[in-house]
Amino acid sequence: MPSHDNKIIFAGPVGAGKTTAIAAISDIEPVRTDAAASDMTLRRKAETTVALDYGLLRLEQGCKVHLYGTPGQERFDFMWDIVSRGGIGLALLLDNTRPQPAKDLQFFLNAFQPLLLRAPLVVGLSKTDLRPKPDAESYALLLARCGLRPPVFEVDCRRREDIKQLVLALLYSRDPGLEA
Ligand SMILES: Nc1nc2c(ncn2[C@@H]2O[C@H](COP(=O)(O)OP(=O)(O)OP(=O)(O)O)[C@@H](O)[C@H]2O)c(=O)[nH]1
Ligand SMILES: [Mg+2]
Repeated sequence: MPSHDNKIIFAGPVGAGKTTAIAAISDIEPVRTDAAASDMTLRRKAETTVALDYGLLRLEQGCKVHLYGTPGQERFDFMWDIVSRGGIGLALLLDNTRPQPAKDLQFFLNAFQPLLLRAPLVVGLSKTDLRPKPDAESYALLLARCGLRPPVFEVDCRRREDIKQLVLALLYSRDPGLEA
């Protein structure tokens, strides 16, 4: 593992599990900016991120991974570029129970294109326990049509091991030599 600090960005639609994932994996008490949802989001859950999440993952040899979560709501999209600055990778979480998760994929690939021009991507599919389809292979095909071949995992954002796998895949795809 590199000894320097790494900053990873979590993005994706409302309820995909960005705040949950960072809380599950952080070695410190995470910083949250959740506020009561007062609009359409309320139909899916009571609270929503309005600015950012922050957590810290400590790996071997002093490597620190700073985990930044973005708000899923488009009305806070001005935060997406701000939070992405200095990011070395994007973990895109997609909620499989949303009406059109494949459209969500396309939307967030476009929205985070500036980051993706210089940093690798990993895709995490959440809530596949509630709705198994589309499966990881279907998303991989969609991504391949956009010329992208990122790792795609089914994850439960409440499980530390699932999210750690996602983060490590991102770090490895940035520097494949690390895996050894
Ligand atoms: N059943 C199930 N629930 C999940 C899974 N992953 C996450 N959740 C739940 O889904 C909800 C996700 O909520 P948040 O973490 O606030 O979502 P978010 O992406 O931060 O949403 P915004 O901040 O509003 O954009 C939580 O209630 C989690 O417990 C999963 O794989 N299966
Ligand atoms: Mg959140």
